Amino acid sequence: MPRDVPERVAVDGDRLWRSLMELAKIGAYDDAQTGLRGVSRLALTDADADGRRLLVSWMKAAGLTVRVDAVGNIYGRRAGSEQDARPVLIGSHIDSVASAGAFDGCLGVLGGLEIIRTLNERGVTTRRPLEIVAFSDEEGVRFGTDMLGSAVAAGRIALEDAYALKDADGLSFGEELTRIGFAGPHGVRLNPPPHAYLECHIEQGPLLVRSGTDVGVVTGTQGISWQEILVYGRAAHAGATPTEMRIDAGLFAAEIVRHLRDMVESGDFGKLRATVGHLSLHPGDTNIVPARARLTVDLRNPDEDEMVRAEEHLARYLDGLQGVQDGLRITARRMARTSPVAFNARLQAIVTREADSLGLTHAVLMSGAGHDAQEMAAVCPAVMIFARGEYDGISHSPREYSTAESCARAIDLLAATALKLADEE
Ligand code: HGY
Ligand code: MN
Ligand code: MN
Repeated sequence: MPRDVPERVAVDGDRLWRSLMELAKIGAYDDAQTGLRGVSRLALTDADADGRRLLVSWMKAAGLTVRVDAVGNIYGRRAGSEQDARPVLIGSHIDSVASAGAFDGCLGVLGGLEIIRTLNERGVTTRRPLEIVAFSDEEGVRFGTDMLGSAVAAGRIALEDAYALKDADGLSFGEELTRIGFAGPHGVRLNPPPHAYLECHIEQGPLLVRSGTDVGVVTGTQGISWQEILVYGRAAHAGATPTEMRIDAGLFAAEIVRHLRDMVESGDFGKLRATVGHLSLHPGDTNIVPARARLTVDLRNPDEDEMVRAEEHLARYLDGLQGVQDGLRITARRMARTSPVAFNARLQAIVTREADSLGLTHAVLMSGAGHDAQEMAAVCPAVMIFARGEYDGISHSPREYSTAESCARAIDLLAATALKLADEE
């Protein structure tokens, strides 16, 4: 490593924390159930647009060359001494779910920015360029497909298919991206691909905090399967309709929810996790037997074969359930599907070595959540670092919390890893 490039730098944890809290003000709301301030910055909403604009202003203030691509991914590049060398890309997302905290995704993007700010202060020029990215619509909760921006950048989803995705109000991704002014002029594919991709993220689970471990070295992500299930029954009067005459869509929807938990608890599908995050009845009135039910099914499995078996079992179950009563109809539509992804072993070894050098205790673990890194792994060596979450690592909730110290520790490790990789031939 050239003399003027340090092995590692200590980032300014207070400045990082201030940036996280500043961004969290955008889309902030009072969560009635928890009594806490939550964050809601769904992809391509006005709140997301405000967050994007704040990030761009910070990137420019840090001297980065900013570019926005056609799917709205925001890149900020810091030149290296070898201008044309492939960059080390550091990223995540700043869109959120509807009941988020301040850290999911934002730590990875603002942590990358903090590294840039620190290198600027230290007057350090790396060999390779460093680039930060905020990918569009990682959460997928509005337009129905997660990791969208990174999947388009990696070529798994075509840009026109992303543009055509619609939200519950029939607004398309493409229209909304244009409306908020982030349909950028740059091509979406990463050609040439980055030298490496690094992502720091809160664990969003209990392992680090329960074991008292500082950081996580992430081995990969598990498979994800999202489906929308529609149950068509028949509207009828709640009082006058004899029970045997009813085709109660709500009853069959409840049976599906129960069956999914039975599948998990049976142990027949490995380490399957199943979630019905959305369940709505139509018309939804007190005195009408539900005509229709809409539910979303989120399946997760670290083993692809077990995931396929679970999907096939569910399809057979739904087919059988439909035959239970004349007039009942059940449909299923795939929304999103990714297989388990293993992160680069060499990069994991570098993260582990740097964690040791920093005196950080570390655990090796697979991610329970999906991340942009799983898409980037298709185009370049990729690895993730987990920061410890508090309160059992709860996430996708206003309860989501990490400490300034946990965040700074993880970003110090991200910085050390990035410096190593940015100095490689
Ligand atoms: O759903 C996930 O795993 C991620 O939060 N998008
Ligand atoms: Mn995330
Ligand atoms: Mn998330």
